Amino acid sequence: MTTSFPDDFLWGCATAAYQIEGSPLADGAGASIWQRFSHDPRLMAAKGETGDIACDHYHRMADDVAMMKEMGLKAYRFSAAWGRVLPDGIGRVNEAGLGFYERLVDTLLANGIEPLCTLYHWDLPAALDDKGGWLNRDSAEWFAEYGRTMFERLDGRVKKWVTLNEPWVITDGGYLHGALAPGHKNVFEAPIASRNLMRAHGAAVKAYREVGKHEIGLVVNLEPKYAASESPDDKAATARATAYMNRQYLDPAIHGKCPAELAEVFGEAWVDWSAEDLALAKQKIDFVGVNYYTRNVTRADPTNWPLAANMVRQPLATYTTTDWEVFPRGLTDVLLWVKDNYGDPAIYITENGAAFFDPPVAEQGRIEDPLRVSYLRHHIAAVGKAIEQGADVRGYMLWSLLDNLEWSLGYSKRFGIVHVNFGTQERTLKDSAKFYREVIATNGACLS
Ligand code: PNW
Repeated sequence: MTTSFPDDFLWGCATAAYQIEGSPLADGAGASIWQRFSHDPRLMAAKGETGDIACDHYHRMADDVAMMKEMGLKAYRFSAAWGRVLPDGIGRVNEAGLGFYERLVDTLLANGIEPLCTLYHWDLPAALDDKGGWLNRDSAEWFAEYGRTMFERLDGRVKKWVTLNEPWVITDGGYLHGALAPGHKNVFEAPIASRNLMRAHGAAVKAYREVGKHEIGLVVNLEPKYAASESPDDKAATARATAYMNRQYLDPAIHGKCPAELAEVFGEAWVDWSAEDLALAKQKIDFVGVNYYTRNVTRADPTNWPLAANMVRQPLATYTTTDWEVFPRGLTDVLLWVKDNYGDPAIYITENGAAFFDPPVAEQGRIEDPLRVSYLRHHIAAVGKAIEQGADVRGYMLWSLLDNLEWSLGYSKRFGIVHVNFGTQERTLKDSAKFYREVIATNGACLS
C-alpha cells in the first residue's frame, strides 16, 4: 500500500462557532448578526431554527475533544465567536468568552490535537453591524484589534491562524443576495463589503506580524468553472464566474490586483480600489486555505443577474442534499490552479465534505452513510493526485466533525461524520467517521 501524503500531513475536521456552540449569549457574550438573522422569520429560510442550542458544544467541549481523539484526528479547525471575546466588537475584553477558547485550545493540546483557529466565520458582533458592519471602512481596524487580542493570548498554543472564512460567501450571501446575515440585497454594497473584508484581512495579518510568530492565512471557497461549450459567450461567462468566485479575494491578497472582469460583473456598482487599499490587502500570507465542495459547468445566461452566467446541471451526476454536484476531479484541478496562479503556496484544504440524508440511528447504534464514505474516498484521493502533481498540500480538514446548523438552511442538511441527535445531543459515529479514522491511521494508504 502506497501513499502520496507526506508523513506529517495534517488530518483533521472543521467546524464553526455559530454552527455548533449554542449558548451564543452566555457568560457576557455580545449578540452577533447571526443571532439577529436566525431569530428573524423574515430573513431566515429555516424559520425557528437558530444557534441557541446547536450542538451544545459550549458545554460539551471536553467530550467532543475526547471523541476527536478517539477518531485519531491530528488537527481541529474551529472558529472563535468575535462577540464572546469582545462583546461590543471593540474595546472591552470579556475574559469569560476568551477563557472558553483558551480551555478548548488547552484541551486539544493535552490530547495531541493541533488547533487551527479561524478568527471570522461570519458572526460579526451586532454592535459593529449597527455601525455599518463590513460597509464601514473602520472595520479593518476593528478586525485587527480583535485579531491582536486573540494573537496576544493564544499565539504559540495556536500556530495556524485564519483571518476570514470565505469572503465570497460573506458578500454574495450577506450583501448581494440576502440569503445569509446580515441579509442585505444591494449590488452597490457587495463590492464595498468585499474591499473592506480584504482590507480587514490585510490589517489582521499586519497585526499578526507584530505579535505572532507562526502562520496565518486566508480561507477561500473555490469552485472550478468549466465552460459548457467552446462558444465565445460561454468562455467569457466562465471567465467572469472564475473572476467573481475564485479570484475576487485571492488576486488582491496575493497579487495586489483586482480581476478586470469584476467591473463587468458589477457594472456601475463597481468602484476601483485605491493603491492604498490594494497595498493593505496584499500581505505575505503563510498558506492558502481552500474550501472545496463542488464544480460548476458554466454557460452564458443574460437573464441571471449580475453574473450573466449560469450553471448547467449534469443529468448523470450525483447531487448532495445541498444540491451540489459530486465532482472529485475538480478538487485536483482547483489545487493545481492555485499552485499555478498564486506562486505555488502552501495549501491546506480547510473544508471538504457533503450533506446527504442519513438513515435514522439503527438499534445497534450504527449509521451507514455510504454516499458520504464514497464522497470522502474520492475527494481525498483527488488531494493525493494533486500532491503527486506537485501541489504543496499540507493538510485536510473535513467538513464537518458534527451535524450542525447549516446557516439559513437549518439542521436538516447534515454534513457531520458524527451524527447529532438534536433532541438528546447524543453523538454517534457514522460509518464515514470510522472510514476517516482508517484514512488517518494509514496516512491515506487505505485508499489505494
Ligand atoms: C461553507 N457556495 O459554506 C462554510 O464555510 C460552512 O460554514 C458551511 O457549513 C459549509 O460550507 C457547507 O455549506 C459555503 O455557494 C456556502 O459555493 C456556500 C458555498 C460554498 C461554501
